[in-house]
Amino acid sequence: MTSENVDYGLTPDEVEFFFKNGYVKPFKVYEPEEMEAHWKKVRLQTLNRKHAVYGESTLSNGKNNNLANYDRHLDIGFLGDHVCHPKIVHKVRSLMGPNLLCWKSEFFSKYPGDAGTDWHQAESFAGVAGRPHIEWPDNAERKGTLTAWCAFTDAMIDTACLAIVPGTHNMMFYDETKRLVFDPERNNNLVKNGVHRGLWGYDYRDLQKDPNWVPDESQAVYLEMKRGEVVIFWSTVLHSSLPHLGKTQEMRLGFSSRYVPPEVRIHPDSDVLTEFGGEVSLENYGAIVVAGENNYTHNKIRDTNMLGQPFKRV
Ligand SMILES: O=C(O)CCC(=O)C(=O)O
Ligand SMILES: [Fe+2]
Repeated sequence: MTSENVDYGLTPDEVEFFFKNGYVKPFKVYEPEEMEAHWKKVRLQTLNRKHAVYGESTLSNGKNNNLANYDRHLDIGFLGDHVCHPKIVHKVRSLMGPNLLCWKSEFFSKYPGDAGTDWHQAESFAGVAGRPHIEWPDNAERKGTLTAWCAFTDAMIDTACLAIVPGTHNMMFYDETKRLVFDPERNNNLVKNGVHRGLWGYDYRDLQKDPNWVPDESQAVYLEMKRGEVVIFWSTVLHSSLPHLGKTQEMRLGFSSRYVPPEVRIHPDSDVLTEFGGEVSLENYGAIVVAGENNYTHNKIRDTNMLGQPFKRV
């Protein structure tokens, strides 16, 4: 077997664990030094937005908008290779089938002193956007997306590691047809069940089906991860992150890539993306085929990135 033919898919036991718990335990994709070297380069590239798929979107207060963090795999070579990485895509394929699109990527930064991320579940992503980002066929057995969250820097208990509540992926505690209010002054650092948490300007509790419900944090699993490790989870599993306590000065950085099969409609009927108090045009946006074939015509697909470099389908 050449290294190109290696199958990094999950074992039947790992698949069973996933469907019971809603996640695949963290696994190594890059050696720590390798990850560090990649991030050093990518950090500089993220500052150059010349070829980014979305133009600048600034808030009324002049601050840069979170949308600027989106879909940089469409203009930064390493991130394009990363979202197509066989060590990730083969595992996603074991769970979601042979045909796969990567429809979104996102940086999640936590600087020293930052609050953790609110507990949340996402099925259509409409809560923050006002309209669904993804739409499964009506008869689909499940909804949501598979997320592969990669630690670009270490994410430990004191440095904003992710937390999930296993087994919660089949029951939504939130109603995404409700609206979230973007209000960073109010929402970024509230204490919830003794922990500082927020959701980049939103308070995810606004979507709760039962306003009095509180996540059972005693059931939470804390996913400490070294740089270069990846965890895969359903966006519908209840998840959050802890605050960055500021005991070290290094930021914690996660990079999420999100996958669906091609029958799912992406950004249906919209030519703009509205979120985090800003709006950008989807003119240059396209999902990418990371495995198998796309047998549907409803999604815009990009075969190359903004610089004309092809994506490597497994
Ligand atoms: O990194 C975080 O704090 C949150 C990540 C997250 O919610 C996601 O990737 O869906
Ligand atoms: Fe999330």
